[in-house]
Amino acid sequence: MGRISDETLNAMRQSIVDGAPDTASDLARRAIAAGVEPLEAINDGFVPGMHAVGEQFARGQMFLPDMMASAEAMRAAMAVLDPELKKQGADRPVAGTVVLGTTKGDIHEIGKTLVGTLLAAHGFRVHDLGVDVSAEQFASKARELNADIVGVSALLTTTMRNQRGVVEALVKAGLRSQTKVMVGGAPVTRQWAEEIGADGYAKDAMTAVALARSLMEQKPVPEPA
Ligand code: B1M
Repeated sequence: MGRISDETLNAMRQSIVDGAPDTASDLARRAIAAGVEPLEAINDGFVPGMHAVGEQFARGQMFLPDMMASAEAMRAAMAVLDPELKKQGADRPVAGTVVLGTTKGDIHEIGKTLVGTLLAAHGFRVHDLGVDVSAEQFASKARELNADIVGVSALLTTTMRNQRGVVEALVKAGLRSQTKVMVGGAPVTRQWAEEIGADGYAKDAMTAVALARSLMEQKPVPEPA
């Protein structure tokens, strides 16, 4: 696997800050051609760009249209890197079924999608419900697919409380004993996960894979028919 130079990492970061999709996808393509591990390009190159954008937005140095342009650039990079990550899980046995989504009222999708891609790359069957997903939609899809895990992402302090609603909807649907719940997203903490009765919290996508594996180990082995 090739190493990425600091210069390229900086260019990746800057392409996101500048909201430049063509540059971002070009840099992603060149990284893949050079044999770079896609996750390294994402985590060390493009994601720091998103963090810089978030900080500038919070300081009032960037505005909503800038943040949207940056998200577009991130999407362009991910359109190149996502299939490369998915290839890595193509012939693995199914590790478990995950229903994934971003909670009601929240349209942030980049982190949630990355979590889904990495879970799929590590053998999980992932059903991504997208963004702005109600608690009832999570529960109904979990029932339909007999899901092992429901994963709920939230990026806003105002929408993370809807993660609690998903736990409650699973209880109401009689699914809680058979379905593990994992939560994540920038404002979410381990303490919050415990408070709402979720089974685990992951700070990033690789940790989410480790958490999903450990949740599968905690699941009771089904009785033989
Ligand atoms: Co928004 N936004 N945004 N935004 N946005 C944040 C979250 C914010 C922190 C920016 C800031 O002020 N510094 C702030 C939230 C403040 C708060 O709640 N306290 C904010 C705000 C205020 C808003 C709006 C309200 C702005 C407005 O309209 N005035 C609005 C809300 C819209 C809505 O959802 N209803 C809004 C809109 C948008 C855009 C549409 C422009 C765009 C999203 C585009 C898209 O996703 N299609 C956007 C963006 C891009 C951001 C920032 C800059 C970047 C988010 C991102 O993609 N990060 C963000 C600032 C920030 O987070 N630093 C910000 C990269 C991604 C890889 O990381 O999503 O954290 P992240 O995911 C990580 C981990 O968190 C974890 O793993 C991922 C990968 O490592 N993880 C999980 C995530 N989900 C997980 C689930 C798991 C496990 C781990 O298990 C299930």
